[in-house]
Amino acid sequence: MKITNPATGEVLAEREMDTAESVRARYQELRKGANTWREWPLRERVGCIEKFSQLLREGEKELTQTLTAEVGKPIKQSLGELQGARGRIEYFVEQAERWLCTRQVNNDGQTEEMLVFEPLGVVANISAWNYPYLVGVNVIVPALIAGNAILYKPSEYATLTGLYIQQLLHDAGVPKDVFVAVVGDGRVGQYLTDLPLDGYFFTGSVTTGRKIATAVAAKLVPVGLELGGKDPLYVTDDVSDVTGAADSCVDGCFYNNGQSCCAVERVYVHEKVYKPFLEAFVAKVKTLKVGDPTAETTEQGPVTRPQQIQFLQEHVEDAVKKGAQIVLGGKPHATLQNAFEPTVLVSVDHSMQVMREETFGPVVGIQRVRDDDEAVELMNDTDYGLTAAVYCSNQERAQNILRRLDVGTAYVNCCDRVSPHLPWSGQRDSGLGATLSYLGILAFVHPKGYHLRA
Ligand code: TXE
Repeated sequence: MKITNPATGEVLAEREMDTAESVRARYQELRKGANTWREWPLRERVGCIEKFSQLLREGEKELTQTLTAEVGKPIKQSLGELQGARGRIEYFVEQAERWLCTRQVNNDGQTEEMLVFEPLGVVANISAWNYPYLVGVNVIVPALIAGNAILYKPSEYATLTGLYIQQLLHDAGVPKDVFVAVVGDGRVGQYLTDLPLDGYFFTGSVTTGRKIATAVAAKLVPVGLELGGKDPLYVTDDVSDVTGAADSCVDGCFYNNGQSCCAVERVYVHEKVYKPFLEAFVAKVKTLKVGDPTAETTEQGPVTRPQQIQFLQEHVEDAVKKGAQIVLGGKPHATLQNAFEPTVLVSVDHSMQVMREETFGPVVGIQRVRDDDEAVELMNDTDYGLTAAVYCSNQERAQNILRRLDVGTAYVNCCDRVSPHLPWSGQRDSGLGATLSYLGILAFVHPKGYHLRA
């Protein structure tokens, strides 16, 4: 398998793809490893994860360079991702004992009732390329701390980073038969779904998420799916700072080239503030520095998957055919390979793909609305339900709007934000289950109740 730099087309490395046989052999090793790992004291498992975090910090330079080389992420954002991952690890390290400890929940004098959490066993983590460290950590860290062994398949677009994660975990003391990375594309992912694993945790597209959930349904094991989004942002007429809202919204739309599950992909603006908002938004987008992702000042580089360029072009063409106007961008970048110009569309409506289907790139549609009711109706008019944001100086009004939206995460005066303290979950096609927070620790254990009499 060739690993290619999307910014230059250079082949960075070649790796042998795993086969059904090699994956099965690794699985058998993991079965043995899992039996030992679950017996390790929790503090020792946590100790390995602390060491892993330290190694991530020590290797920061090389790791960020590799990430940028293989996914095209601007180098500053690669560093931000690594630091964000370490922040999440810190949360899990601090909280593990609190949530996983054995507790007495009742004692009536005759029977002592104890609640114990046991690991699931050997679980699969089939991962994505857009934030390999962040989405990796969401699963790998709590699953290992809880005593599971992991068969990890990084995305074929982030293989080198996936192999680094494996190496650093081993260097940090996680046994080689407790964490194993396999290399390859969707076919290798399918080998994982063929195995009798004890849980499947996936980040990626809705189409593949559905395939995985269907393939493993009869196993009756836990399945966690972190899928995509079509996240809306609504600017009300009592927004306190139109320019500030526009700047924040631009960041939400274009950070990581719009390749975030929670990227803002559609914006609704109250007609009373539409004009100043659009002016401020466009002015900000014009300042985005598009170019070589290895340069410190670059804010937008190539998209990760070259085939995405045609997909973005199709979204724009479909919108224009149906009456949209291009205010900025609208086509592949003239000189930068695999890059798409930051694109702003207006006169958009919900007959257009760009307002209802995941675009996953630097393209946004901005629509004028009359009032909150129209905004809510449009924000809910999609198959997704990951996040939604409202910019408004009146908290009560903002929260009343958010209450009416079918999403896992709701924001007031901010967007595109993830906190380890809160669950990350999606409604509708955006997913199943939750990562992060205490729910994202308990996702990797079976509760077991003991009724103990003398
Ligand atoms: O995703 P896939 P891709 C969305 C986004 C993007 C699109 C395609 O819209 O443009 O998905 O990206 C493995 N059985 N998101 O092609 O196909 C695959 O090898 C088992 C949103 O990367 O979902 C990879 O490791 N595994 C998302 C992983 O699944 C299979 C982040 C994801 O691949 C498989 C990424 C199969 N049949 C993409 N087929 C988000 N939530 O942010 C593929 N895989």
